Amino acid sequence: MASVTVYGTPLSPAVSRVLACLFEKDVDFKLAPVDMAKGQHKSPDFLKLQPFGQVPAFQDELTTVFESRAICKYICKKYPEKGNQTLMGEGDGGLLARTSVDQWLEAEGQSFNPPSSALVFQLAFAPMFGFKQDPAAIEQNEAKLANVLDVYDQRLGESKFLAGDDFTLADLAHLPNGHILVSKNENLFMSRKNVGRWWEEISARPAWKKVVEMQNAPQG
Ligand SMILES: N[C@@H](CCC(=O)N[C@@H](CS)C(=O)NCC(=O)O)C(=O)O
Repeated sequence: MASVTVYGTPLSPAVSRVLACLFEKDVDFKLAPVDMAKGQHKSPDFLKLQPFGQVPAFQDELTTVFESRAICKYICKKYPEKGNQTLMGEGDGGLLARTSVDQWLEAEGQSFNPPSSALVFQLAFAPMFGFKQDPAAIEQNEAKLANVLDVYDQRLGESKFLAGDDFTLADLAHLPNGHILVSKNENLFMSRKNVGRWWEEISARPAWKKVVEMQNAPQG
């Protein structure tokens, strides 16, 4: 029986980041739905797992972890022998390879995530949940994201993936927001030669395809 439980819905970008990592690592898990419409993520029991009242929450036997990127690192460190073993740059690269993964994972969290999350809200979730879109916020965040993607395009002209020759957590972390953004405005990614090549490759990974299947299945 799986000792790992992920709390949340695969439709949440942060939850799908963790699911992608679990599939890459071939670690069995159970998904425990959290009814956010009913405010279950703010209930006292849930707050014991995730004190900010957000999904995902994550449990592995007696260990609980929150923050999707920290959960991904935990999974890689806890299950080093399973599935993809180079997600944290372990491979043969040593300190420099691991630092490169950390550096680009930080770039995702600090530079890519703020404008891309704002755009995901504006372009996908606002219409889905009946909120009015804000054209000024869309324009501003598209411009901010364009600057980030210009840097990525240069980097990806020098190396196959963000941190080097291997697909790592640094690439994986981009999949959730990237998937939604490409479905709404393909041009942002695909108009950039190296970003487009990178996106085609990382979004075709079997682990990510399994997450997309979960997203497309009827949600219970
Ligand atoms: N930095 C957190 C972000 C988590 C997050 O923003 N979760 C959203 C769903 S994608 C959520 O629970 N929103 C509800 C809320 O903030 O009340 C992570 O990466 O785990």
